[in-house]
Amino acid sequence: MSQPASEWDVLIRNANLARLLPQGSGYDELQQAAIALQDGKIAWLGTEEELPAQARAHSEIDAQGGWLTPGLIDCHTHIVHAGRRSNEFEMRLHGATYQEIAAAGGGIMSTVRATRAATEADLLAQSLPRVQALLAEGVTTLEIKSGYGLDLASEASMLRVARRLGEMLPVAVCTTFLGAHALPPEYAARADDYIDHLCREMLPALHAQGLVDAVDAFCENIGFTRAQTERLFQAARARGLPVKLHAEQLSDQDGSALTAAYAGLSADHLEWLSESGIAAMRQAGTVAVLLPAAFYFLRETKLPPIAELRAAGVPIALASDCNPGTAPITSLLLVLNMACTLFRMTPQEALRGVTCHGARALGLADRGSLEVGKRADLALWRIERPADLAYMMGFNPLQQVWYGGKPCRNSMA
Ligand code: DI6
Ligand code: FE
Repeated sequence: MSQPASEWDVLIRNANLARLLPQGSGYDELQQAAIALQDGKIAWLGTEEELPAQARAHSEIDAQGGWLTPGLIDCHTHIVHAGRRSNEFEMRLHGATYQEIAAAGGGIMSTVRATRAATEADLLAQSLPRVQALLAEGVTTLEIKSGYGLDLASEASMLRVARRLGEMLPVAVCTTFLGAHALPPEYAARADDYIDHLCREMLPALHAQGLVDAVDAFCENIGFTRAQTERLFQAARARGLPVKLHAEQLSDQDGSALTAAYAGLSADHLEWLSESGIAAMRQAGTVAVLLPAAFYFLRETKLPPIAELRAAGVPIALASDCNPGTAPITSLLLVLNMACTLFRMTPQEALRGVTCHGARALGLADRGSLEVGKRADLALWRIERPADLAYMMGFNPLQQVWYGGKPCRNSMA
């Protein structure tokens, strides 16, 4: 039995729904529809014709034919950090490569220096407008990684700021411990010792403080080896924490198969992903998270194996990768467009990537689609067709957001 209509908190009428069901097809459209919200969840949805005649709600909204989607989910960001790296952007335009800049002490390490030097208040102040920009485009769930502190105090600061952002703003924040992002100078040439330190000291301490929802690493020829990554995964597993991985971005390290072997939530980047990696991910149900903004910004030419992932039925999520080195972007809508233009994904696949598949990449079964019982995180768009979201560049058609059933405008103040 559905709730008595008289008890609904919110009833949105005259809307078109793109429900994006996890096992659905197309956009799972429902046109000329209504949706009711109660106690922060979706209580009812159907066509206007199906709406019970006695339907009542505390607040009734006329969507005027706009489109409702689930609130967008950005499942991979490094949005909490200090400083910018436009100097490195210029260096690359003068011929230096990302790897060369990293080897010369720039790259991730320059952001580590800036982040360590920043106060927690400053870190929050610098990160806030970036998160607000994402929210202004309909994001209601956001993953935030550590990984620019690389010592206990600074990693804790990053993760506390991430949690604080989720308290201050209408967005659910999932935190990820990425202590294995780069080797800090204190551990130069002692990567194995650093991994020991992460496993024995940092992860237990941060987890005990309630700051860690998942564990990630940068498994790469300029990052950590597969064996080092596995030791970290074992430490995560011992604490019941899910894992995910920066895998196969610049080379094939077989990190995706390792992630799958640990029933990982997602393997991310994947430009160099192999057939066997795809098979392992399919079997484990590990989501492929693609990051077209990093591909764009680094002017990569090796495409992730989209057709093969599609054929294997591996769910594909999309995320911003918002970070100062390879993806200084705070627009998830632009990521949708990049996924279509650069990766030849369809607008429908792109939208699934930031809704139902994004939710799955974070292990969140309670959101990402418009279904009765799911969280009432909704975005209302002034568009004619769902594909408009991926089609337009630099235009924001967001009209209104409901976060946990509560209306918020999310406009940039
Ligand atoms: N892969 C990325 O794209 C970011 N981190 C990573 O492991 C880049 C981080 C940076 O350059 O600051
Ligand atoms: Fe990343």
